[in-house]
Amino acid sequence: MRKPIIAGNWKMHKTVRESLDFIRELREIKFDTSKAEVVVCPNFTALHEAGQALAGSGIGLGAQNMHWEKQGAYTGEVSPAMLQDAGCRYVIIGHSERRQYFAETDQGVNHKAKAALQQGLTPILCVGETLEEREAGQTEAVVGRQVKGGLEGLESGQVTQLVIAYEPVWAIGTGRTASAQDANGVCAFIRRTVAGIFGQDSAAKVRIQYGGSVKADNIAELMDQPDIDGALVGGASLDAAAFAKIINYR
Ligand code: G2H
Repeated sequence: MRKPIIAGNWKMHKTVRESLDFIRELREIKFDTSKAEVVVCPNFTALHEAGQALAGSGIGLGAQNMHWEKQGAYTGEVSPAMLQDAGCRYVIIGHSERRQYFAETDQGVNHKAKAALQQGLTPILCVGETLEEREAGQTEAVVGRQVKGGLEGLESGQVTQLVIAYEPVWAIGTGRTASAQDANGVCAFIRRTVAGIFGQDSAAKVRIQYGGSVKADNIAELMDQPDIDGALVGGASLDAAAFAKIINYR
């Protein structure tokens, strides 16, 4: 059985104070972390204090990006060990906004996946096609390339430690969600791709989230799909009450 994982990606939102207010509010709401792993991903400046505020809550802390090198002359970058030191157990890598605006490549994402796993962090590896690619019938070609590229050189024991997030770019922050069936179809394709490289056992264990305009009124239908094991939530994760409704979708 794969334990569902629901993660909030706050993107470039919230000061330290706002992050702490959110966590205080979320902690006052009842939800069952035995049913789903819950993670919040604040920005870098809020990570350390957010980690302290989450202590004992059962809610995990994740970062939104990192560099793969351990240390060095990489101005503006943050290492896997620094994230762990700040209290992180998760890190989002290869988000489409990073691929689109910061020229991240599958090769870079692959370096990050390996470095995160080596540091004991759970990578949430994002993949997804653009609207143009979807309309050109390229969804499987693009997503397959991103999955293979991102996972290249990992061992089957490692691949089960990471989470893959399928986020069709055309559904991100647009209010357009992929239909639950379409989203499941691509998640099933991702699982078959993982099976082709690492074998059925690993593919059956790896968790695959859906992301892209997830909110309280579409989460249940998405979570009911057999190949969707959770959600990566952006806009709707910025408000503690709204995020709690998504966690408590049933
Ligand atoms: C997709 C998602 C979070 P939103 O980027 O990763 O954001 O839910 O706002 O579409």
